[in-house]
Amino acid sequence: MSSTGNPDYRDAGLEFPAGFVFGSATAAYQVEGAAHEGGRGASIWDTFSRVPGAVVNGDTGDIADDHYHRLEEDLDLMAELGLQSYRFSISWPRIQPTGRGAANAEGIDFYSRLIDGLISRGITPTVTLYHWDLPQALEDEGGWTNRDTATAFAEYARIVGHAFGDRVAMWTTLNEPWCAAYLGYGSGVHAPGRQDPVAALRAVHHLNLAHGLALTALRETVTNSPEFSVTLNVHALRPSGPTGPEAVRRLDALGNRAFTGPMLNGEYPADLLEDTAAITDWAFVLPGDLAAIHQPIDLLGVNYYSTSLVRMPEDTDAAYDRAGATWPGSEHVEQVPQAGPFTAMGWNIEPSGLQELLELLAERHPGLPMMITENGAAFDDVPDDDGQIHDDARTDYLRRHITAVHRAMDAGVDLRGYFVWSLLDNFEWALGYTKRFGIVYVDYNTLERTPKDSARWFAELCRTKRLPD
Ligand code: IFM
Repeated sequence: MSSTGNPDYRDAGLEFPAGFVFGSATAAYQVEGAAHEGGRGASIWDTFSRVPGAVVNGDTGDIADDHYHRLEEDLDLMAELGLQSYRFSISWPRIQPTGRGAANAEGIDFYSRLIDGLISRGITPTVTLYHWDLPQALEDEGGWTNRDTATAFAEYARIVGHAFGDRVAMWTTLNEPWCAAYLGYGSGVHAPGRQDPVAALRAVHHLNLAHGLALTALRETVTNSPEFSVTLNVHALRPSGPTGPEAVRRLDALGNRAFTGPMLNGEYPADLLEDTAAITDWAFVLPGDLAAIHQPIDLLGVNYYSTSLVRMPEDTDAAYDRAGATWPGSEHVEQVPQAGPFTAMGWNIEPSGLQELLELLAERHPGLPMMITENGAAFDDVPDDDGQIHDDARTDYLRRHITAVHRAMDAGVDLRGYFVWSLLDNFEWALGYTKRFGIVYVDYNTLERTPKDSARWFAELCRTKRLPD
């Protein structure tokens, strides 16, 4: 398979198969609000967002989009847009306030109403168990550096499997464990804000273990016939110059194969273990762990936003300060500036990277269907004089990336769906409310929702399964 064809990626009229799912995604902490209601316990993001300087403007998810109280309105909005599926995450501390023990009935009731509300509107529920809001009580015991967190996660999976396992169409164990491990425990730019390279690698392993144990718990509890998946932000890495391939290999090992290796092949890649040997011997991988992690999945969820261009530095013997490292053991790999255009995140807009990535994954994991579980763009949207949001740049971004998806399918990639990130403008983690990813604009003073032009464009795509003109 190869990435050939019109590099412009601005097609129109492309037809998608009838069974291809178009939907939109959110995550609990980013949209729900009601942080201190309904019996919800504190999560690491409640704590981290209160650390001075951790989040832009001191923003928190206390109110967010107030989705918790505006559930019916938001469900109606999804129906108006014609979404075929809604991908949301369950807040673990809303189900188990301290991460252990009996289920909180109010939390179960909230998600039950959400799931029923989707089904009654003809929208299938795609549920993520973990999108970064670890119960603070578990972090106090070491969080993802502690293997007990993985077993606690399996118990949580069992509770939600019992509660919702008659109605959920697709379960996703983790969202982007790379971020949870490396940004949470390595660079510290995400909750819980730790800066310890070994902690980051321990977190990688315990997240992988949590994935496997949760899949087993779900399979033992659900009563319908759902699909099981995990969502990874697989890094689309490109080499720069002669040292580029080595830099790609290193970041691919840490960022991609550290997860796909144990999850899909039942082993950690040998080169990952070698690259990190100076900082850990991976003794936290216990006998039986790899078999527990290596559970069958029906679909791989792929989140894609942009590419990275990388190379090795001239002086590879230099000593590096590992505190605050996003890439433990490969801190020295250089990220080379890339050509624009860029989104408001400063991320390059490169749809060909999505096609390349999908083709690479299809080669690496033949027979495993994939879904784009997130793709989208932040822009500095401002309502026009008419009160509408004419976000042509976002529509253009979506068109190009959905064109890339179609081209990957033409090249033989088995892709089952596409979820735009995000349904609503929301809390963009350490960047607070400064970045708007939604296809629906949220006025943070009134919490009023206004579909942007891109939402109308996407609604037409959902309705016709044809890329609009
Ligand atoms: O907002 C996030 C989301 O929570 C996870 N994937 C990337 C998005 C944009 O940064």
